[in-house]
Amino acid sequence: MKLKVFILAISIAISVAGRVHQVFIKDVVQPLYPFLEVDPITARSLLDNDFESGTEDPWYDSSPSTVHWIVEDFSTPTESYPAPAPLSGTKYLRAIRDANRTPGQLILSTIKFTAFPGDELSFDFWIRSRYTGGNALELVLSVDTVEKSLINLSGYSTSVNLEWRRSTVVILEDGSPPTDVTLIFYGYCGANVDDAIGLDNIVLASLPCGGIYNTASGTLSSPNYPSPYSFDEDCRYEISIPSDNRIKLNFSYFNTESGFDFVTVYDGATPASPVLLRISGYNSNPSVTTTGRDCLVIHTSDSKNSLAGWTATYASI
Ligand SMILES: *[C@@H]1O[C@H](CO)[C@@H](O)[C@H](O)[C@H]1NC(C)=O
Ligand SMILES: *[C@@H]1O[C@H](CO)[C@@H](O)[C@H](O)[C@H]1NC(C)=O
Ligand SMILES: [Ca+2]
Ligand SMILES: [Ca+2]
Repeated sequence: MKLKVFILAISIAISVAGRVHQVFIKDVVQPLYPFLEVDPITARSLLDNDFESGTEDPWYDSSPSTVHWIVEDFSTPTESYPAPAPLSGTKYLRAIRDANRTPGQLILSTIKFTAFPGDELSFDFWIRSRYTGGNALELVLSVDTVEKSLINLSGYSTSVNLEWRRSTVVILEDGSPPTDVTLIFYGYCGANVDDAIGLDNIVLASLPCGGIYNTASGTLSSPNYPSPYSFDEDCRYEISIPSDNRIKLNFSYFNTESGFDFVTVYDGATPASPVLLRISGYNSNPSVTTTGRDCLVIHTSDSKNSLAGWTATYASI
């Protein structure tokens, strides 16, 4: 903050002398969206947007020309060519042009967020144009400013595309390490009255978690371990050993957000079974033994703050 005030003071001083100040003012003072300050792991949990609240956050428009994204309500179109009825709700993002319908490029970006392996992004889109291929829409993944195209939807830009469609793309391959990334929709909207682009129902989904364990011994871990588990998880690990023995479950590492992210171990196959252990926070090698051959482990996390999680081995005894 002090630095910003200092730079502002310098820029004002420079402004007396010439035009250089405009660069300073633009870079330092203008884009104070509070969500730009969010750390990447928290940003991840904010990414979904159905635009029903009327705001684009944490996606933001940095389109360089007169074409921009606006949250439009189906009942009050901002452009004279109406959008098709959305797949759900009434609001969506739409490309709008100036009064002359000047064509131009569109850019819609996320803030930087941590992508986990297997993450998928789903969204509804509508793109049409008077002439085939007249408009463009592409989703790009940016890692340290290196961009990779995830999907190119420009092929749907035809005069007969009068419907919203849903698209799902993998943004980080299963097995990759968690990575801080930015997602960018690049678009181009032409000058015809019926040229249009819309986006809605953006959802980031993680890989399914938990699993079924039928061997006499094995290892289970929280999602992404030893990288942080994700938010809003509800993972079931169902252990059922082949012989009529008991199961010893031993956590060799355990650290979750204390009071918010829990592991519950049940003495049986369902959550109706007695609870053997329910823990959160840092725990040094917790260990339990069941009375029978079945054990259910449930891992839950809330909507913010995640830690390395846990790993455990089990054995038939
Ligand atoms: C996207 O696809 C269209 C044709 O469907 C093609 O003309 C265009 O060059 C593609 N854009 C990129 C960036 O690959
Ligand atoms: C559990 O695992 C830890 C670390 O691998 C080990 O040191 C400890 O002896 C084990 N405890 C039991 C009760 O098996
Ligand atoms: Ca919507
Ligand atoms: Ca948490």
